[in-house]
Amino acid sequence: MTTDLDAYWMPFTSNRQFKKAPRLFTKAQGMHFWTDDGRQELDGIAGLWCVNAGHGRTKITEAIQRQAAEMDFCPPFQMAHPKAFELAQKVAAIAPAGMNRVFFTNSGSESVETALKMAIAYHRVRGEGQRTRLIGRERGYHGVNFGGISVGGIVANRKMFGTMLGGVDHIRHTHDPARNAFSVGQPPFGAEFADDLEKVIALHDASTIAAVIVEPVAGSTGVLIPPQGYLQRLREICDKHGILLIFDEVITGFGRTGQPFAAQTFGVTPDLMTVAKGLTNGAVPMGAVLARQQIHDTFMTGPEHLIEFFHGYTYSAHPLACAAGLATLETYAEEGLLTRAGEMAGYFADALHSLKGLPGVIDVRNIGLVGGVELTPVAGQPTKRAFDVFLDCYDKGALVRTTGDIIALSPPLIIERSHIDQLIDILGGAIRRSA
Ligand code: PXG
Ligand code: PLP
Repeated sequence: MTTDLDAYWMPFTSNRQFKKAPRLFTKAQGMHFWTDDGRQELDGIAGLWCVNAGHGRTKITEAIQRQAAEMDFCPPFQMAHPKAFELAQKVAAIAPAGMNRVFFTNSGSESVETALKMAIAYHRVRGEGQRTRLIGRERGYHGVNFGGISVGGIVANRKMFGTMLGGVDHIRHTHDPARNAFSVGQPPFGAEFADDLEKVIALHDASTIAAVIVEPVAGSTGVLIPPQGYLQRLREICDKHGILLIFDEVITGFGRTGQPFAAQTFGVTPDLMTVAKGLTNGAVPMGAVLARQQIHDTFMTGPEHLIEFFHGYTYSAHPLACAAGLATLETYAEEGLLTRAGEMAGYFADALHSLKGLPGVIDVRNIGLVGGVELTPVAGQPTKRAFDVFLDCYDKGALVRTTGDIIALSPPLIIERSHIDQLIDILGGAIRRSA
C-alpha cells in the first residue's frame, strides 16, 4: 500500500532507521493497535500519553462526525459557538477549585506558550511589568516551541536551536537514584530540591520573576515522580515571593495519576495549568490553559470594546475538538476513568516493580498508571539498549515508549489486570534478552 516513504519527514523519529523497517499502524480499538500486516499490538502508552479512554470510542467518533456535518469551522476571534463555552465549563468543573477560566489551544506546546505569555502579561496588567523572567527545571519537557524549549531542560531538544528566550533560568531536576531508587509511588527524599528556587530568587530578585513552570510528574524525560513535600515547598516559595506557579499537566491531566489532575493527587494548586492530550482522548488536536479566576479577572479592565489578551490561534476552540472534548469528558465520567488509575495503581505498581532484579534494571518508578523502568546503557551507545527493548516489545506485540535508556509506560486508563500482566511479561522478556 505505501509506495514511497521519502516525502514524509517524521517528527522525533530516527527517519533512516524507520524507513528501512517501517512500523505502520492501520487500525486501533480499545487497548490495541493493528499493524499493516494485521498483527495486534497492546498499547502500553495510550498512543502517546493521550488516548486515556482507549481507542475507537463510539461516542467520541460520532460526536466528531455530527459536528463536522453540522458546522465545520467557526472563527474564534470575536465569534464563538456554544460547545466552546460548554466544554470550558465542564473542564473547569473537574479542575482544582478556583481554576475556572479556560483558554483553548491546539496542543500541549501551544498551551505552554500561552501560559508563559499569560504569566508575563498578568504581571504587566497589575503594574509589575518588570516581572518577565521565567524559571523552568532541568529535564523538563514543555513542548517544542521556543518558549517551551527555553524553560524546558532536555538538552537534545535545546542545543540545536540557538539562544532561545532570554531571561530564563532553571532549578535542578529531582532525580536522585542514590537515595530513591525503586521507590514505590512518591520517593521519600528530595523536598529540598525545591529550595533551588530560593537560590534563583536570591540571584535575580523576586521582583524580576514572572513564573515557575514544572511538570508535577516529569513524563517525557523518563517518568520522574515528585519527592514527598517537593511540590508543596515550591508552592510556598512562589507564594512568599509573588511568583506564579504553572503546572504543565499535558501528560498528568485527565486521570493519569488517579485524580482528574495531578494538582489534586498531590494536593497542590497552581496558578495556571496547561493541558492537552487526554482532553479529547487524542481524537482531535486540542489543548487548554486553565487559570485561576483572579488571574483572568485581572485582565478584565479598560474599555470594554478593547481586546484584553492579544493572543489566540485560528483553531482555538475548533468545533470538532470541542465536540470531541465534550464526548470524551462524558466517557470519562460514565466509566469513572478519572479515578481509575488510583484503583489500578497497586496492581500496576506490583507488576512493574517485579522487574527489579532483572539484568540491567537500575530503577523502577511509578504513580497512578505511569511507570518508568531505567536500564543500564550499553557502554558507549547511550539510548541503544532501551531502543532495542522497544523494538523487541513491538515484535512481541506491545507498544512501549523509550527516552534515553528509560522505558515509559502510560497505558489507557481502561486497562485490565490481564493487560498489565501481558505488558509486563513482554517487557520483562525484552529486558532479559537485551542483557
Ligand atoms: N508539556 C508536557 C508536559 C508534555 O508532556 C507537551 C507539553 C507538548 O505537547 P504537544 O501536544 O505539543 O506534543 C508535552 C507532550 C514522550 C513524548 O516521548 C511526550 C510528549 C510529546 C511527545 C513525546 O514522552 N509530551
Ligand atoms: N502565519 C500566518 C501568515 C498567518 O496568517 C497565521 C494566522 O492567521 C498564522 C501564521 C498563525 O496560524 P494559527 O492561528 O493557525 O496558529
